[in-house]
Amino acid sequence: MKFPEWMANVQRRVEQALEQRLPAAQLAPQRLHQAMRYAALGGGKRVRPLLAFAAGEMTGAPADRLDVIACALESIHVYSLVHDDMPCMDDDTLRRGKPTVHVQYDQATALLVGDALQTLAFEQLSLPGLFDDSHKQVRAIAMLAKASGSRGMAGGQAIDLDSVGKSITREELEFMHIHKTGALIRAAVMLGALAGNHESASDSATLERLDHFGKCIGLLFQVIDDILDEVADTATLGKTAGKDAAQDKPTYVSIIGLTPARTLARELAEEAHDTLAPLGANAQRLKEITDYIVSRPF
Ligand code: GRG
Repeated sequence: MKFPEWMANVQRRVEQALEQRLPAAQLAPQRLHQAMRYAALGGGKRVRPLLAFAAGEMTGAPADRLDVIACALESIHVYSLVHDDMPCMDDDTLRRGKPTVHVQYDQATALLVGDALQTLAFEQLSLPGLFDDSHKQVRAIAMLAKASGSRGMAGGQAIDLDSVGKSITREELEFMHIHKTGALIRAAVMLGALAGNHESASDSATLERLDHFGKCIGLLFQVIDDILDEVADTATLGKTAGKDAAQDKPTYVSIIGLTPARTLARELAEEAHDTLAPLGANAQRLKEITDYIVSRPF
């Protein structure tokens, strides 16, 4: 199957799985459930689920287990976007081409949407029988918790908020991005791999390789995001363009410049490919996702 078709299939699966696993809009409290569905359904590239499916297919993970993992990852991701858009953080009015949750509903609802999506992720991942091996399941839950918490995404966001208007070094910027964006992306690869049943594909050398790949791709994703914020327009991005510069936020473009940021993206993509090379044809989807991230228009 060609990559665009594979990607569209996974995106469709994830939309359906989210549709089924999010509380119904008619269920009380209706406004909260409607807002959760507004935030999570019908938009986004679903990059983290794509990575989980690609890694999971390598290790023989059952598709229905990957559906749940994909929902958990996307729930955490959407919660972070909803909170990030609020006036106390990035204060944005547009996300995925539509008004942000606090604009469409109100701030208190947006806060609760994020809270509820975060707990929904862990509720899903702890479903009895999701994994055959309960130790593996607990490992998966801990992995997602660590990637989203103060030593992962939330910690990276704290550094991000603290860095506004300050001059920081390239190393500090990398540390921030590895946590804010990279940790969840890395966890997506590892959770997908962990969901597999093939012993050979989930040996420690392969997992270490996938972990390194996840680290490269997480940073690559952010470098590309910084470039797009500078060069793309609001209509294409579906979120306000030029926000980083307007808010005096340090980015790869502001710290090293646009052309060196493009070079860095190319180098990271090469490293991601080199890391996957020994895994052969099994890693084809991960290689294709790397190329998709580099050339994504939004
Ligand atoms: C509020 C705890 C907390 C964390 C927020 C991820 C994040 C941390 C903030 C989002 C701000 C942002 C624009 C970060 C840059 C990289 C990024 C995560 C972009 C959005 O992710 P995409 O491009 O979005 O995967 P879609 O809509 O495609 O899912």
